[in-house]
Amino acid sequence: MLIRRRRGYEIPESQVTPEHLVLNRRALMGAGAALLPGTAFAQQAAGVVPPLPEHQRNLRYRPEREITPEREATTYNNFYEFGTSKNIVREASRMPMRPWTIQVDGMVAKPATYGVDDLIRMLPIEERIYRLRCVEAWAMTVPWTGFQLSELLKLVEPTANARYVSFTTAQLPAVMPGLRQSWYPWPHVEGCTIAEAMNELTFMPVGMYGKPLLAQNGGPFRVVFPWKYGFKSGKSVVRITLTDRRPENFWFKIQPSEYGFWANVNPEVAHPRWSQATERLLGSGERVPTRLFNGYGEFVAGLYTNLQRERLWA
Ligand SMILES: Nc1nc2c(c(=O)[nH]1)N[C@H]1C(S)=C(S)[C@@H](COP(=O)(O)O)O[C@H]1N2
Ligand SMILES: [Mo]
Repeated sequence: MLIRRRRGYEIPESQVTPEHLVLNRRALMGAGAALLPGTAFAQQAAGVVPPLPEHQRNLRYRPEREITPEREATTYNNFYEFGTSKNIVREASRMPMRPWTIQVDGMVAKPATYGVDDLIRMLPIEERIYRLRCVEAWAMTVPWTGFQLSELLKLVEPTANARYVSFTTAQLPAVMPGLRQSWYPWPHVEGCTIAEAMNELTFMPVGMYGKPLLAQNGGPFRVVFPWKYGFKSGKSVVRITLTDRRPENFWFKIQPSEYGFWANVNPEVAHPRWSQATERLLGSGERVPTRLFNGYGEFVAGLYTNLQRERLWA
């Protein structure tokens, strides 16, 4: 198999050392992923998944802590479509990443279906380092490459009655063993309000650590809400729908008393089964205090001033 060395400009040099790259590839190959034709990893190596175009880091979003080692962020995952363990790399790497289309529909003037590579060409992509806080109390700090959701929504022109946005994950039974667990409400759907969708923080990653987004992290295309618990950040999105009805999200359907619609990070509001006061950083294992809105209050607190009666925190 051909292992293509990436050119320097494809990787923000300060973040990714050749050692990381080698280690990560070895980990994946050890999992047997590279040997399966048509898989995410093989498709990337064969150039079916093109490298990311040149882009810059946006320094407006400061990480305020160390970037998580790439290897940790790409091997410790929650992606129930591939299984309930944290180690789903082998299963996820069977997912074909191209062709990949995203349907944008519902209450929009110009519904459209886009190929992921067309979106990458059409929209301004940049790198942003965001903190991500899982409701289970682990956390990571990741350089994502992508575009702001608001830029995509501009293309389709939401109508005045659109109040919510939902994100639907691909359902590929041939490669997703988790779908056979029929007690889960597949497909995975997540949602937010239109104001949250238009917020500058709401980001649609197509890459991570300067490279195309790997399947286990929700490649080729996902959403990230850095101020909400990680379960809101739906992976491998194939459909974005604008609607006037609040979407019933996946985890809400499974356990409404534990996982609500808003799910904003708040260290003072405990999960029914554990405290949310601190979090464990992937990589170092260090425990650090959790911050209100995961530290993004200056960008998002204003979204919630008239919603005090809602269950905003869990
Ligand atoms: N489709 C789908 N999206 C998902 C999940 C999932 O199981 N399926 N898990 C969520 C949870 S609980 C978290 S914490 C993040 C984890 O993202 P990561 O694996 O890239 O760290 O993805 C979220 N998105
Ligand atoms: Mo999570």
